[in-house]
Amino acid sequence: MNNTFLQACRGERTAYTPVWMMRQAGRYLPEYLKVRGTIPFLDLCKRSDLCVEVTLQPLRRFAMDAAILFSDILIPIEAMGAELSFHEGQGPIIANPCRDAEGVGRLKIADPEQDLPFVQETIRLLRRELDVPLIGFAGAPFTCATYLIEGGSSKVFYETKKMMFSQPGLFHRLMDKISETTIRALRAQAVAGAQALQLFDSWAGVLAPCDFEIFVLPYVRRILRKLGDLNVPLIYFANNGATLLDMSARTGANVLGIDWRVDIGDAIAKAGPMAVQGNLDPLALFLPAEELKERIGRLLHGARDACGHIFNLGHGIHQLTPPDQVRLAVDFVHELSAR
Ligand code: 1CP
Repeated sequence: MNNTFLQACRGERTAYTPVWMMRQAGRYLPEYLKVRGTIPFLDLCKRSDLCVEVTLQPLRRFAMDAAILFSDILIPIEAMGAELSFHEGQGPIIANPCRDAEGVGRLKIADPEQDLPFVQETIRLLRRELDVPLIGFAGAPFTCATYLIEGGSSKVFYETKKMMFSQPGLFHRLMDKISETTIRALRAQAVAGAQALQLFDSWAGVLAPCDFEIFVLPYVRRILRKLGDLNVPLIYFANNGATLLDMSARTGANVLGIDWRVDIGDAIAKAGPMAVQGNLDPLALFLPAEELKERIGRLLHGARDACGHIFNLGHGIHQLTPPDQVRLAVDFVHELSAR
């Protein structure tokens, strides 16, 4: 069993810097596209046998030090009552966006055993196959709230901020319900065998720090506090979170995920005695080999004083990334960091 990833999460000394990549299972892999050619995305997420296959695909090709459960942050949101669909090339659509008291009142707190049994089943099956740790995950409540309120992806988050500023009580009630669902979903993942848990706050970076502090931070803290007894590393990743780093480091997470817009040394100085995960620009995987190696070398050097470093991209891998470049990057990380 390769435990390098878990050791780094705990701030222990490792033989080399462990690496995995956000969205490492997905559309840049021809074998993933082959599976997807046979089944719509949402159906795929509910088929444990296929989720196992797709989770394992990047591990067959690359020497990743962790696997991440194949699922989506919107799966628990559907279980709360969102009428979710995915349209090719368009991203998610929620047909009944949640914008008033009635909509928030109608949402139910999901029960993972009843509503998401396929997630736990995927985890149990994966644990029999894997010789690296398995990461479970959920969307952080603000990111989930944006999809519920907007009814899909957004650029300006008009409806979300309108609710936040004109009906703050309602917004808090919505965050409260999503957080309760998230606590239950992540607890069930850990009980089923997930060995670390990551909260993805993909859209937190659109908020002013003062609003993050009031409308987001308390919920992230509550979720992580309620999972503390599970004894698995907790990772919080706020994308575009440069201005939120101080608060992100105070969420109670064990590992701070950092995006590529931040200098890793600056992030480590703010993180203090906690592990960091990141933060190569996903598009830097398009660099020629020698320059890629040089950039990875600089990143590893910048992270030399971290209390645990897990090499990752600063956000999800781009769908047009050549798989051979991923292999180069993973192997460079291992080669350059070997102690
Ligand atoms: O067409 C397809 O095959 C679907 C593409 C796809 C995939 C492969 C989606 C649709 N989701 C996923 C899997 C997924 N999503 C994983 C597991 C794979 C892995 O990491 O190896 C994870 C962790 C996620 C998480 C996720 N989904 C996030 C958070 C991370 C991030 O990238 O910011 C978000 C925001 C989503 C929502 C989502 N899922 C899919 C799309 C197209 C979107 C919308 C993104 C947007 O609003 O722009």
